[in-house]
Amino acid sequence: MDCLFCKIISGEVPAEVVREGERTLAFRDINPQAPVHVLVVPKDHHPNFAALSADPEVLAELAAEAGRVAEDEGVAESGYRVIFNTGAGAGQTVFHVHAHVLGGRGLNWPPG
Ligand code: IU
Repeated sequence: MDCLFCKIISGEVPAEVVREGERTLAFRDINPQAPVHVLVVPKDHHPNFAALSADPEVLAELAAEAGRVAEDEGVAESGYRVIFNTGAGAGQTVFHVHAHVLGGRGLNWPPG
């Protein structure tokens, strides 16, 4: 399977890794949309957020790691957003599920 995030997980494609869990990896987005923009991905390939329901343990680790990223990056207190773009119509371009952790600036609601 030709999956960019699987290649980052295997080390074939470089990325700035900020955290590694047992079953997840967190790395900086190459095109940051906020001062803090980190992607948290499961090491196993799941195409989107809904598909993660098949693996509740990895879903729980993903949530915990997103929270730890926010703590590490200093945005847990000021507030941050966790986003799963799901489907091309919602802006998903990489079909390996990933949580965007965004913070460090004001975040509008509703999102665009
Ligand atoms: P999306 O929700 O599927 O659109 O998010 C994919 C993200 O992957 C997007 O924010 C890209 O900037 C990011 N990304 C990356 O971090 N490294 C890469 O080599 C590529 C995309 I290509």
